Amino acid sequence: MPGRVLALFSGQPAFAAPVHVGRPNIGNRARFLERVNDILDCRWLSNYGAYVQEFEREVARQAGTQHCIAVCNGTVALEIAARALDLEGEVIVPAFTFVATAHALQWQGIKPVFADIDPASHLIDPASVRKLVTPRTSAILGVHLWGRTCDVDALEAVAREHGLKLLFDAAHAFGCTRRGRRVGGHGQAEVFSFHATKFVNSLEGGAVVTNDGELARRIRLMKNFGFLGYDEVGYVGTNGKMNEVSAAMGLTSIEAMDEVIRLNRERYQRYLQALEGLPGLSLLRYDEAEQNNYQYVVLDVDPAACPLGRDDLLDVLWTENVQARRYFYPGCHRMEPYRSIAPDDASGLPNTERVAGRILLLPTGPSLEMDDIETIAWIIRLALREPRAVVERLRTTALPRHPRGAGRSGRTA
Ligand code: T4K
Repeated sequence: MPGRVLALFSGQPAFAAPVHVGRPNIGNRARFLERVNDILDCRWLSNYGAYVQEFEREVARQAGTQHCIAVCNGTVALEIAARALDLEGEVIVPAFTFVATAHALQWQGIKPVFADIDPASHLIDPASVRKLVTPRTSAILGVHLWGRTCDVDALEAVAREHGLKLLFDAAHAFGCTRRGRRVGGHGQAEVFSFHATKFVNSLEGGAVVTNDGELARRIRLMKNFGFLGYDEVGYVGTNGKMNEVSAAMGLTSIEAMDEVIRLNRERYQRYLQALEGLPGLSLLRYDEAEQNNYQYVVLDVDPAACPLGRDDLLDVLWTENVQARRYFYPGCHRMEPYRSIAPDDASGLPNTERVAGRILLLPTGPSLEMDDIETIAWIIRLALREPRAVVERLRTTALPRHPRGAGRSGRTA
């Protein structure tokens, strides 16, 4: 892109429309619409219809588990799993995760206690977990962040030692493996998200997978108001059901997943090449010996080596219409209600604090053209070439950039 000027210095933005981190994958549209038509013809729209049953079988097959219970979203799946496991008191979770992991507990009166992460893997640190166990602790909730799996063995050891339950938030990890075994059968249960932005989506959706038949039975009842039969209720329950159209999308999406993984991996590798050698920048690596879904491209901006700070780089990208994200800044412990409940937590979470301050998620997925990656890398390279001018210009320009604080938007293009 010789001769081009950054939007910050009065050039045209590199992209005319916003480039998002997580554009949904649609899969075979005709196949999806065929399924939707069938649903409409049958007039069976929800309440454990044929498509949800098929989706559950398919997710269980992919995860290698005996049971799968499809739910309306990943957050409700976590809530129901926690309740079916009789979790109470305190549950240890990483602070570096999407806030839903913590909210799913707090929402039902369980206190999330925040553990630190390993700074290299971004995953919950078992040594930090061990220090946080108290007589009130009922479980550990690990998160397989970015689709990379927790140190399951070490967490199992802590759980065994203290008689704790072990649950995994596998929202990012559908289709991923740990030592060659698919994510799904670790701990008492694992929870997937099939939100629109996940590489396999059911519009909105989630699932609990487990090999524990009694737990599966309880979850199945609880997501359907606790109904044991037409007139009999056995538990307090909620409405966590997945509807038929979501399941149709989920099935269509699973059919496309191998191709999506291939395209995601291609994009991840192109980023690796395109960003190579830039000072202070590195991509989080995936272990090629495992199956990964490559749905997140995680850029680490080392403040000691990169001429521009993470947030300046974020702003430069947004002025070019590249809507990179700071997942999961600033960490759950710095969000309400947690920061008010335990204002001192930050001091015990040095790695979370550090990592949350230097991570940038870059756009990826099949809807991103390979050339777009070159353009994004070009923007970054150019910005790093003149860091002082960039910082100065960011201070004085009114160009649109990443909203701070309460700013969020819905559909923009
Ligand atoms: N645990 C973990 C570790 C999670 O990451 C999540 C969810 C959960 C639990 C809970 O699962 P769910 O209850 O959501 O099933 C997004 C997703 O909403 C959320 O599902 C996801 N994690 C999280 C990491 O990302 P936001 O608020 O950042 O999404 P939003 O609306 O800004 O969208 C992201 C990008 O995708 C934007 O750049 C716009 C684009 N987009 C979004 C949607 C919905 C589209 O292009 N089309 C769309 O339809 O949370």
